[in-house]
Amino acid sequence: MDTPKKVMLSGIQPSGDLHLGNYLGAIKNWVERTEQFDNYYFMADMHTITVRQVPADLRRRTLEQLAQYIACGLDPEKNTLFIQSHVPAHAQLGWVLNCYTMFGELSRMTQFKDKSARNADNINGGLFTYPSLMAADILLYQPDYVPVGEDQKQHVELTRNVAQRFNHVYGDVFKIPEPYIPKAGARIMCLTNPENKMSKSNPDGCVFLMEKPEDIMRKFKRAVTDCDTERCVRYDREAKPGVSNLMQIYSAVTGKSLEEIEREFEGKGYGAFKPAVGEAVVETLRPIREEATRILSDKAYLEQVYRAGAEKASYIAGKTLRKVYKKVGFVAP
Ligand code: ATP
Ligand code: LTN
Repeated sequence: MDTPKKVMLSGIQPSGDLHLGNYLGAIKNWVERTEQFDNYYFMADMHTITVRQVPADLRRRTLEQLAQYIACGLDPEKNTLFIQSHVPAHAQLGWVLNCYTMFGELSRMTQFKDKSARNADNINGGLFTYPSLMAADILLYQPDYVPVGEDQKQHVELTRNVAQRFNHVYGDVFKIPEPYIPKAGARIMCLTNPENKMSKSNPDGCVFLMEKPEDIMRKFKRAVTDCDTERCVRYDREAKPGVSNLMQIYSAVTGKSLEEIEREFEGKGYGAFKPAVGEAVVETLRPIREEATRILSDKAYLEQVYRAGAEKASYIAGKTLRKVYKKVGFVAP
């Protein structure tokens, strides 16, 4: 008899346009593992309202994100693709897990500290308790792995702690998931300030999946390189953060190792290297952009994908939720 496939699950907030960091740190890894796992990927729209959103933009970006997931290679026949708010079990389990997540744990989350510094006029309860909702997103599907970039590792670890705490009281309800972090691309840095991660909040240093080739080339040509004297293409994250980041990007999109890249550009300066990285990124993103544009124009198809996704996700999530409700002592409806 076939052993069931292991389960993978992840989500991205549709709070901005998808960028190269999201692609290399997360989505590319999802696509590469499609055949190997049973996969659940969603648009984390409920998480986005922890920061104020323009409703029409959120709606548009959620559908764009779905079209881009598919264009990146996530086949809806082989991956369950859905919108978080379409599966009420997320909010329902989120509440229960809120009651098993400690104030002190939540206070240590770096994303909370960063976002509350950036949104000082709106430090709401949701922003603080968001990791409990993320724990619910994950634990509902009993996944083995959660493929995310380095910055989300802390939240997956919190999820493990909450699951273990719950299991300790009620028996084996939740599978304890592992974070799954890629070797190349786990932390793509900002092109204009390589001390910070590439993020949509700094658009000049960020390459978006749907960006025009000429704009991408311009961003790479202007990318900050290091003011060391040797000016050669060599990997050294401490001394040469700018060049090392470009090497990481080049490695992730071409599959070449860092040593191969050093050899390829031996004797050539940054002037040859930066446009080469730009070209490689443009060629990687070109088919994604074209396909996403095509898919986005077919609203009926998108609707069919997210409805089927929500149905499958609700079925799986419902099973876990019913078990949890019973364990904590709620009367069956
Ligand atoms: P923000 O711009 O608000 O910081 P974001 O661009 O990081 O948000 P998220 O929704 O937080 O986007 O991240 C979605 C996924 O992409 C997560 O798995 C995250 O780890 C990954 N990711 C985000 N930025 C990067 C990056 N610079 N390098 C690698 N992975 C990243
Ligand atoms: N918190 C993540 C997005 C996210 C997620 C999840 C990732 C929400 N729920 C569940 C993996 C699994 C972020 O801000 N990038």
